[in-house]
Amino acid sequence: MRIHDYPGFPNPLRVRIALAEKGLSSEVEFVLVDLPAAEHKQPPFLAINPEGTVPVLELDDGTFISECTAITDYLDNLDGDPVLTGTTLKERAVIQMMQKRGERELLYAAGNYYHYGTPGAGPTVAAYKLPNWKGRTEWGALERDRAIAGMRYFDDVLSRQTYIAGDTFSMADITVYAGLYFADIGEIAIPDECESLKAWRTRISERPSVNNPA
Ligand code: GTS
Repeated sequence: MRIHDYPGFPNPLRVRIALAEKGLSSEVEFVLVDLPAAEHKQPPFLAINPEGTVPVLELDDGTFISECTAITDYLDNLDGDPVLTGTTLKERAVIQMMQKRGERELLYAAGNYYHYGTPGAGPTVAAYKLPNWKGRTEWGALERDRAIAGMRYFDDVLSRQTYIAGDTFSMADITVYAGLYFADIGEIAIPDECESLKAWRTRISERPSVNNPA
């Protein structure tokens, strides 16, 4: 298996944490995609992922799989514990639901703020982010506010349960963790009163997979 990505960025981190959780880090070869140089927006990369985003998993038979959720689901079902995407029908559904909320209300919101409300990954990448759109800064700021609202939502969830999707660590925790990681990059602070979210983050940070992702 090969993973096309750029280390240190939030979405690649999601898959790297999943690989470490599953004990699969050594079974993967990483292919660097030069994100700051916008390699992900050039035809050779668009041929493997038309969305022009990383990470992408390449299987040995030449199949390319993009989307962190699809990649994590694939890795999760290869073998072994822990199970990141749930076992029962109900667990699977709740994890999917919560991880989607994590993506939409926090990870993507923080990412949109980073790309549209700040200089983002630099001018080469910004050239692919509607550079002439007059509303981009205002929209970026709205997305920052949405990320903060997402933090408050997850703080409330975590005041009632140990993990994002219930009693067990899952793909939903990885997504929300990556959302906070993206918020850090964009300098969006967690509101002071979000004690449960901050305590959860401290606990998650202590996991070996998060400490030492693939
Ligand atoms: N839905 C995709 C997934 O789940 O894999 C999103 C992937 C994504 O947005 N990746 C970012 C990317 O390639 C990397 S990160 O910076 O968000 O971690 N961004 C490039 C760009 O030009 O936006």
